[in-house]
Amino acid sequence: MTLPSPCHSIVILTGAGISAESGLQTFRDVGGIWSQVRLEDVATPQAWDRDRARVTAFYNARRQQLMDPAIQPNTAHLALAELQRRWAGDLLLVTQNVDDLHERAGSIAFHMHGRLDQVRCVACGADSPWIGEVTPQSRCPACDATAGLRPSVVWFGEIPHGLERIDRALSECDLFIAIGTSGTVYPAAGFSAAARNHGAYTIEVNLEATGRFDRRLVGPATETVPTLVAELLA
Ligand code: BJW
Repeated sequence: MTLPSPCHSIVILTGAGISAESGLQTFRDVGGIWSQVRLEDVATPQAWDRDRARVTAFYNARRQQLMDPAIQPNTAHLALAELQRRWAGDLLLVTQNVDDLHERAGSIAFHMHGRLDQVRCVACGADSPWIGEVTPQSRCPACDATAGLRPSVVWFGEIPHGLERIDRALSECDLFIAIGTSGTVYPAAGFSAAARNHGAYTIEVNLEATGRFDRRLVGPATETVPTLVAELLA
């Protein structure tokens, strides 16, 4: 394995592919979420304004799926948690995923596209943890209003969380690793180029090549990520 030397600071970006082998669908693979539902109908602020019931039902179903005992972190999530525990330098784990599988594996992950297990009150704007269904009668845990609880996720046209912090980490990292993301959604799709422009070495871990990287590990994340982590910790 070619790695930068010295390698002190790492940024890891994960996408839906890391959770695929845990049983969660990706968005753009064959049979993925966007082949079953139009993103314009469920993942934009306009969709929410048009038809709250439909958007709420879509996210209720995904939240319920996440609670299914069969959905568990896989060896890729677990390997990253071990890396985060044992890496002596800086490591920022950024995920585009709204699932909580990194946390369940023991990682601290930064959710740039929000979280399925949180809702945001349209009255007071507070984000609150949420388990189970959202209904029109659901009360905001923070202000008690029944004005509406939207999923606390980042839809198309909305600004992802923490971009300043991520940009800073990208400008300082020696190594950038993208795992299980198609590289189609910006700004995350631009992170590898940003890191490379600052001199970082870039690695892609995916079933297929998606863009320009210095090195590729092609294969299922449950096999490739533990191998990569073992080499980083060796
Ligand atoms: C495996 C595997 C296995 C499978 N092992 N690998 C024109 C040009 C440029 C940009 C734009 C444009 N028009 C509009 C935009 C902006 C827009 C955008 O990027 N659109 C593109 C589609 C063109 N972006 C936005 O609107 C973003 N906001 C924004 O830009 O704000 C403006 C702004 C930014 C910065 C500064 C100032 C202003 C917001 C994007 C929000 C995305 N939201 C979603 C939904 C979240 C909630 C939910 O989950 O429902 O986020 S969309 C969806 O896509 C989700 C994901 O996080 C995101 C990325 O998907 P991901 O993770 O890459 O999944 P897939 O399915 O695409 O890929 C899976 C990959 O895994 C594949 O490569 C497989 O091969 C691989 N894989 N199994 C390893 N076992």
